[in-house]
Amino acid sequence: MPEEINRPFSFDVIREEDVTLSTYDNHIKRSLSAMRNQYHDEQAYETLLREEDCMLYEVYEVKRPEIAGELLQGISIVHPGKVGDEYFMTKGHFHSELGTAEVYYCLKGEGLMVMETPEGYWAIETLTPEKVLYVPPRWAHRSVNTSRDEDLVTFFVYPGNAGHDYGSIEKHGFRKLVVERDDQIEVIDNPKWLPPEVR
Ligand code: S6P
Ligand code: ZN
Repeated sequence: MPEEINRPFSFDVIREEDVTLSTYDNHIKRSLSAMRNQYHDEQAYETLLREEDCMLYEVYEVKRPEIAGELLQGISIVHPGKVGDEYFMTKGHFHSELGTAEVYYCLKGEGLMVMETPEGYWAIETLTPEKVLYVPPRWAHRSVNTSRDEDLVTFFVYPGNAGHDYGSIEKHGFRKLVVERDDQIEVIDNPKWLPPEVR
């Protein structure tokens, strides 16, 4: 078989106390300092950051060529915790190639996927073990861990040519935030969200 042939391969999801993959190419770690201006309680953010630049989430990526036709896969692990009353979450992004979708399969934990289109339509879906979530083309997505003490672990698959646009969300935020109020999970309006007409 010629060397340039793409060979099929498989790997295992290792479900020990920490979920990992048997094979991966990249281990990304994102800590609090990467999330400036994303949490609504700025004072709580600064106070926590002064104490410790704690780890919010990790991603194990299985690399493939970043071209149409390929699929990129991996697992995302959002740790439990809050900044003020707002749960730990991923940065969230649109795909740069806006017309590309993504599938998430929840392996462990409890959380929400917060989603939004460039027009400001929003949607939230629950993530619990064995749930499969389809994020259609054009929807920005952010995973939020709403559990008290457990990691939220999801397996994801998306097109190789998708790319990531973090800048749009950094600039205008997500319309909805997920907070804990009186021991309940609540979805509230983001006071800092910029609607499409003022961007
Ligand atoms: C990539 C996919 C996930 C996220 C991961 C971290 O398209 O949606 O792998 O990268 O959940 O989130 P973020 O927003 O920091 O990339
Ligand atoms: Zn994505």
